[in-house]
Amino acid sequence: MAMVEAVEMMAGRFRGCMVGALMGDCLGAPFEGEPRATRSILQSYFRRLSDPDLKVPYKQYTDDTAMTRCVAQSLIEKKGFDAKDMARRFVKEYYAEPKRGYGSNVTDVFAALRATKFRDPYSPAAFQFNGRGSYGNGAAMRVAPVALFCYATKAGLVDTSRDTALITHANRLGYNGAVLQCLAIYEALHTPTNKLDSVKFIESLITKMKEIEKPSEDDILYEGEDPYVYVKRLEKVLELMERGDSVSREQVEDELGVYISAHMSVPTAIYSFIRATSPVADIESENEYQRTLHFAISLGGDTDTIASMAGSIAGAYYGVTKIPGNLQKHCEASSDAIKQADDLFSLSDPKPPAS
Ligand code: F2R
Ligand code: MG
Ligand code: MG
Repeated sequence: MAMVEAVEMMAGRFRGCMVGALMGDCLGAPFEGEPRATRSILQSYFRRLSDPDLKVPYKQYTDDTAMTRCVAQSLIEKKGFDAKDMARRFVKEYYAEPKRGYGSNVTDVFAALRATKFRDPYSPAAFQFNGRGSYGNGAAMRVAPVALFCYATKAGLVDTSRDTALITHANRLGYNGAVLQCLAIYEALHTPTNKLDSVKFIESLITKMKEIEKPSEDDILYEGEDPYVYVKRLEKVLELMERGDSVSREQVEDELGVYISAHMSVPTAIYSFIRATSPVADIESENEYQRTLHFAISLGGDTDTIASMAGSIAGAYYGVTKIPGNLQKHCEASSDAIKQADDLFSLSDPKPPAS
């Protein structure tokens, strides 16, 4: 492939990742916490939104995107990770628009950050849940720009994703969930289209998570706490993959989870991406990106967040050209997602080497 073509394709993957995340959030949000939507409700939801003549108000984004936008803008303007700047953006954004459906405890972190004037941007999160920290999926749901930033600048992905997470999520499960989601996007960006080997994709994540979850000297585990939670969940993903399209939504919920906690949603998002690479019996769409969102939402539970995380991985793999424009146009602020993707991409040096 010619250099220029390769650069354009990668720019399209950056856009795919940011737009993909936004759309999962906007399209998944109406179902968050509701009883699992039936097959016919979701089929008609996607059919109706795909109608090129449909004119309806935008599907609004929620906290997932509000925080993703802050992460992206901070990395872009600071050209690197700056904890205080990122914390300030989270807090400013929350107090400007508090009704975006934030997690019920993370708002205490915002209040403490504001009250302490960002003196130590990690301290309020460390005090959450009696010092255990939050294991909610709020750090994982906003991590997509970190994967793009690290791809572009070659910054350390594990440290950067962990540090962005620690501003709000000090529990190992909370920040390691963000690291895993970031690694999955990064791996998707690196995988040539149509060359995905799903088993190798998951095995590679398992290898990396074994290293990441290995307890360090400073990790004092609680009695009975299993340090390798994500490794085990990824092994479960492999098991479910072996069982192919026969795995029901109830089994996914039982074995991986569809909840607000990071360890019960990040592996589910990764599984949704993999599962939708092949046709799913009761989903009519032939478009793999759309199928990813449809499948993720059909699982129920934390639909905006699981669809957003699955959508960002799928968008990074398929690129923006595979994302249906008729669905995209119903999502709030999709032009901002494209602009941030382009700004992150421009931090890389896409020029062909001098000959
Ligand atoms: N908050 C929601 N959805 C519920 C209501 C939305 C509704 N549709 C609306 O319109 O208002 N969704 C968003 O929250 C999730 C991300 O949450 P985050 O940022 O992780 O927040 P938090 O508060 O830190 O954690 C969430 C809950 O997890 C439980 N939890 C976390 N750590 C815990 C610990 N150590 N011990 C016990 N419980 C812990 C708590 O219940 C937290 O409140 C996304 O789904 C986003 O979309
Ligand atoms: Mg949300
Ligand atoms: Mg959610």
